[in-house]
Amino acid sequence: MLTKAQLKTYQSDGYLLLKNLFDKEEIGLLKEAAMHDRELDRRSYGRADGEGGTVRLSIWNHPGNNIYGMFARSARIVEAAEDLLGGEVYHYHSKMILKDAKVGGAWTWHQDYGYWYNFGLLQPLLTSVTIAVDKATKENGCLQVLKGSHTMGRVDHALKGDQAGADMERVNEALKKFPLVYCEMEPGDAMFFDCNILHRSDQNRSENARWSLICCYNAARNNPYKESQHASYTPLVKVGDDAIKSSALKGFEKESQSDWVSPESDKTIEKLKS
Ligand SMILES: O=C(O)CCC(=O)C(=O)O
Repeated sequence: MLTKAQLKTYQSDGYLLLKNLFDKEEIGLLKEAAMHDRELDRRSYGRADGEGGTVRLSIWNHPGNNIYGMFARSARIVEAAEDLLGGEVYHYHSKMILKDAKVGGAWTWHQDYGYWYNFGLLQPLLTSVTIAVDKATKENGCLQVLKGSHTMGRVDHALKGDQAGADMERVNEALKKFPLVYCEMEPGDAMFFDCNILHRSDQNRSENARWSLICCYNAARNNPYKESQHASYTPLVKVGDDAIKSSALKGFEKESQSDWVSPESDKTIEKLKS
């Protein structure tokens, strides 16, 4: 359960950092699994960043009984999301950001709701949590946010490379008004961020990879009014805080995801092209 002070921070800043939400063993299990997961790699695809680089990511919609599902369904995370969104939430999708050493591309300034808006979501009642798998630093392209910029509401987005980028006239004004924060994180730290906060990340020119698992949640009362590439309301079955370690002991289900978002089904920039 988040404290009143934590809720206040999230509401005013648009993000909330929870240090050491997962311990070394838990995050070590996630890293080991992800690094050796051939399906995760095979299902990954790129989005050009408009600066000569390409971000690589793998996305899926429903959390299973595998290790990614144990994180996305963990009470620690889901109950915090419920506190932040003020009621029942469901899993909208998860993605692994595969920002590899030397070649990892940039994410342009954007709001997630800038394009999720086109997926039949009437209200910006969504939150995402980025879980650091690797240490995230300024050098390896950590997430950057404009603190408090979620209060601007949704701004228009236009095509930048293969990404949905926020209207730069507004971003440039926002840069004068809201502090730019480099969200440096240790493995196991988790940071929730509002779907309307302006955020980006730099290319990774360093020797160190920066992978992170991002789980996104929508309020149950904000079920999309039309089908889209991401999940409509599906009850979320939470797992206890011991689930990551106990499932590891039993051996995680080896099920691979069946609901990957593919480059063909990814409609993030469809509206912006027309
Ligand atoms: O983690 C990052 O580098 C940025 C990810 C991002 O902006 C997103 O998934 O919307």
